[in-house]
Amino acid sequence: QKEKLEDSTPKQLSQSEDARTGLSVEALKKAIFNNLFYVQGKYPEIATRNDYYMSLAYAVRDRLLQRWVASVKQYLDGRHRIVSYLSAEYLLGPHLANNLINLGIYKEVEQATQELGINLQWLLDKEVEPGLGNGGLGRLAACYMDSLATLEVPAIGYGIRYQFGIFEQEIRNGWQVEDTDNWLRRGNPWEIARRELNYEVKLGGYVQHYIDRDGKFRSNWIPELTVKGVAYDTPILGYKVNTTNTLRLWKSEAPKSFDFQSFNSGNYNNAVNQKIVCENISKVLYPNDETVSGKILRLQQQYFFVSCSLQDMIGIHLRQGDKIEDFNVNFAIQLNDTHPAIAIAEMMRLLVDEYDLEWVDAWRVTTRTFAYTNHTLLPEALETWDLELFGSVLPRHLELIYEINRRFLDEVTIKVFGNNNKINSLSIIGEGPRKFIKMANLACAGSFAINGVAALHTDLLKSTVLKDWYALCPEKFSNKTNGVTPRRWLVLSNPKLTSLISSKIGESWIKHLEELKQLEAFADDPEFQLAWMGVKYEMKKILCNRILNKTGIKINPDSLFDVHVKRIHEYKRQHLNILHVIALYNRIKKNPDIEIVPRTFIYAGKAAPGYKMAKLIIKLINSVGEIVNNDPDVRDRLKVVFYPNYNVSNAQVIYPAADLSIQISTAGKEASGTGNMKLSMNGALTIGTLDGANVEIREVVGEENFFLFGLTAEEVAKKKKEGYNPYGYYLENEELKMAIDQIASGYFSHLDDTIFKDLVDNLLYHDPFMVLADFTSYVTCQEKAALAFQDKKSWAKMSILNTARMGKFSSDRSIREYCDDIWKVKSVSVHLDVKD
Ligand code: F58
Repeated sequence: QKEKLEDSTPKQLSQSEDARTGLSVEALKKAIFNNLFYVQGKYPEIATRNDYYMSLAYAVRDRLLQRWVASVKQYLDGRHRIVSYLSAEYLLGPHLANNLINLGIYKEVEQATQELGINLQWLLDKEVEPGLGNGGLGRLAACYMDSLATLEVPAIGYGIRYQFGIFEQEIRNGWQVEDTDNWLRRGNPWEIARRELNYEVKLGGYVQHYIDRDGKFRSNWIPELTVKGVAYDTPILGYKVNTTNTLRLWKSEAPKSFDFQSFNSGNYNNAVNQKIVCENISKVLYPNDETVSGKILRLQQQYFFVSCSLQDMIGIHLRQGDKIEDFNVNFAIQLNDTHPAIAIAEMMRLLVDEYDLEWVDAWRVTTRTFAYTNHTLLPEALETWDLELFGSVLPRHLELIYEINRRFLDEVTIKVFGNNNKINSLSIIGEGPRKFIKMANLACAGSFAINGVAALHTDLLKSTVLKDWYALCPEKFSNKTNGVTPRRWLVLSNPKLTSLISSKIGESWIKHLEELKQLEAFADDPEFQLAWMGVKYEMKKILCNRILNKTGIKINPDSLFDVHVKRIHEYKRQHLNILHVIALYNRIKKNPDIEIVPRTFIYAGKAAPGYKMAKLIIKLINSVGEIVNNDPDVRDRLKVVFYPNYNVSNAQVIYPAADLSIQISTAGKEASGTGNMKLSMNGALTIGTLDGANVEIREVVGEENFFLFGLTAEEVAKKKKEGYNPYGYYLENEELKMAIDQIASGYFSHLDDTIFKDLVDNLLYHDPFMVLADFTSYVTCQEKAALAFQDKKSWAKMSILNTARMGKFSSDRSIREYCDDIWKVKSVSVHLDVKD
């Protein structure tokens, strides 16, 4: 008996190892089956789809864990410099498929599930995506995490574990209706709660000052409330490497010691209330993009995650036995916009108040640690905090910011002597009826590097919003044009195109996207063109089905798919696009037999719940759709679709099916855009203004493969200065006038002439984003695009060339630039200690 047991031990051990790490179909099957039994407590006959999803997810997570532990160990043992990305948002999208691709086991898992009698796609569709971001900025953070791991760069992403992410959008009677995003309701197999990793964060209260025994001036912050941040870690695996970095998101809780007194004295309500206040901090993501309102809870969120993150980094640093003064040797911290910029003041507080550094030493460490990325030029998106409100949440930081500002302005005054305008513009504290704190100025003063996210955007930063900063410290400025990860946005979302590309040029383009250039050789090859457009057609058919299921609208896969997907905002000009739809519709009404290229206008995007005009634009799109889609004269030649609840999963289905990518923001307003890159990578041609990264996309794909229209940023600024009169444009263009008159008169709204009044008045008398000024140029350019679409061969060629020339827009390129120019970090290859 005993002998038998001993005999079987090593065998069992290797079996269980295999079940948790093995990548073969057999091992994967066994792992899924085991998890179904041991994790979900089910057997196949009674297992639900979610049980199978969980079983597979845990099987995949086991395989990540081995790599994750090895990565952490290697980073710490080898004492490598670490990049720390601070972002209030991460718009990750579903993990499962991405992890299968990065592990290189997609095919194996497909087979394993099939052999178990389940369909992999069915499980993939079950995953609820973590929508912990609003739009481009949050998605960029997610792409950068993928590239950091793929390039084997030691990195940690820090953020907030919102219990509710970006709201879910439904369309009812044409209007957007919001529903809470309860993404955690079925549990989250991708995170590990690290209860032992927690930090206290103070809020509110007041500061006491005193002289200590050694005669040193000291500050003691007595908070009104203390909250606890608990770490939740998610592994981020790179593509076909072992490197698995950590995304550490903080959840807020009440500390253990919390309001014991009230509780003991029977004041139960008070105790419970305080607990709720603590938990509220990480409860929900603010759903605004491009506008910020100075809400206390938002400031608390920002400070909460920044403080936890800095305490965590300092802990890591000190545990390595290094001196606090050398913090900047071990860490480079990137601020994803100003949302985490309070980190600069918090770093000073920690160094001066908690670690006893002298001010100048603390400031030296701080200003060698931080770098700041700006994502917007829109004045309404530049963060400021009412000084009084700020002081009520962060009294000690207010003092520190005054001191930072005093010392900074002392220096500046010497340089710009007498120029009060400059001093005011550089000051971190704004004066007015009420004083306010300018977070962009805090970020600029406390960082060693400042960057914009596309060439035009960086130039405009230097010449407008941050002009005085550029004059003061030009050496801090550089451009880092955004990029997107080809793993999610091509390999995962467009597997057929991926295979077609790889059949010609091999697979190494997935890590070296410039290699797509080799496709140029096939751009004229009729067979390749046919195959290329064949894939596009298949992806269009898949989207047709989705649209039919979601909206009941039947669309024609042969029509030109005109795709306008992004957050709904006036500057992105979804209304310019709908005016074009109306103009085409009216042409058909005027002459029902007119030759017209059949088109499907596909819109998707969320409006901030409080943004009236954006919500009205959604209603307008749906109202126009209702008339156009059902008018027998149109004979299905035009269709307007609003695809509800735009998120990462839906974007993955939409991009591959696009023919025409609509990038029509008012020039100078879109910092970069990243959807423009994803669409072009998937072979869509762009119709766009010279804005953000469109400029660089046009540069690389060639002007003959890009439909350009509209005013330039310079012309926009000039027109505004000279006094822009939209009404003149309205009178001048008959098609425009007719479209606007129809909207106003209730043609699209059952003769209700009140619904769109605000929108119409705004366009006619203000038009802040120059929709009317660009209308004629847009319509003319769209005619060119339609004509081009009719020539299938030349369209195929242009489409191939778009993909072939998009190498520059891989987030790998962006991250390499950040690593070399800003962070000065090197990659570290991670080895697994398996002795199989
Ligand atoms: C976006 N900003 C830019 N902000 O608009 C876009 O051009 C750029 O490509 C992208 O960043 C990445 O650089 C953006 O998405 C937000 O969503 C913020 C959320 C929090 C409030 C302020 C806006």
